[in-house]
Amino acid sequence: MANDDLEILKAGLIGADLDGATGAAQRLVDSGMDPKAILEEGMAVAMFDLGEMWKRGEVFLPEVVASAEVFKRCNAIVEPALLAQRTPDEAGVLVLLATVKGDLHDLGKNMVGAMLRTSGFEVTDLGKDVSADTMIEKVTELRPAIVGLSALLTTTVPYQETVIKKLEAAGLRDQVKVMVGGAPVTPEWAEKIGADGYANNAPEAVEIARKLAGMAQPA
Ligand code: B1M
Repeated sequence: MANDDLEILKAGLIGADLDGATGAAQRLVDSGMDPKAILEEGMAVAMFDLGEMWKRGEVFLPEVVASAEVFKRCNAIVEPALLAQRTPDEAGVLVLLATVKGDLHDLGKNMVGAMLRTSGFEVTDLGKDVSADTMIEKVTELRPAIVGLSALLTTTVPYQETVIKKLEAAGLRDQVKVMVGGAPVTPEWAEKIGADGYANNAPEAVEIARKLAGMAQPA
């Protein structure tokens, strides 16, 4: 049954069927399925498939915009279940999260933020299209342990390096760890720009953030 609903959720996201997708999301949450799995195995996969269909010219921008809206509505159903699993905030480690300048993709970054919160991190999310200057200002003000930079476009990925260079120029680089991610980002790129960590998906982002913060991995 849960498998059927996962398929209905994916199809609903791809087809921007609000009632179909939100109904399936709600049933999956009510069934007790791990919200992380609903997000990663259902919702993220559907958006990846949609992207492939877009590339092949089988769907167009307005349809993708509509699917992104449905994604947000489903997320509003799944995220409270995720946050209900929140572990105590033992360390109070602050992560400053943003999608870099020029980039409006925030669904994945929001998932990363939610999973970090669930895992005991404090998260300040600066949103999307965030400039390096804003990052510097906020790092100076909030003194986060980790800066997380998301980028989804090949044209905006280089801006992750811009932020790192600006952190260096501002004398802040050795005070924060930088984690990068987003579909076109690779471990090689992360290494090349001197990032401290790279994650391929939201659960991995939690794992890497825990390592960067010197926190123990959960058993
Ligand atoms: Co855009 N888009 N888009 N888009 N979009 C992509 C990225 C694209 C790959 C589609 C395609 O062609 N197949 C393509 C980029 C091609 C390229 O650069 N090589 C593309 C394009 C071209 C564009 C526009 C330029 C289209 C246009 O206007 N002509 C435009 C750009 C706007 C801009 O940013 N300036 C555009 C616009 C949009 C929408 C607004 C319609 C919408 C975004 C809505 C929103 O985010 N609020 C959208 C969408 C939805 C997509 C696809 C279909 C799905 C992205 C998504 O949300 N995935 C995408 C196709 C794809 O990625 N294959 C596509 C679901 C999400 C859960 O996954 O974001 O990958 P993701 O996040 C994952 C991991 O990457 C990782 O964890 C997350 C959870 O597992 N992760 C991190 C993400 N950030 C992390 C940070 C970390 C660690 C891990 O540490 C800090």
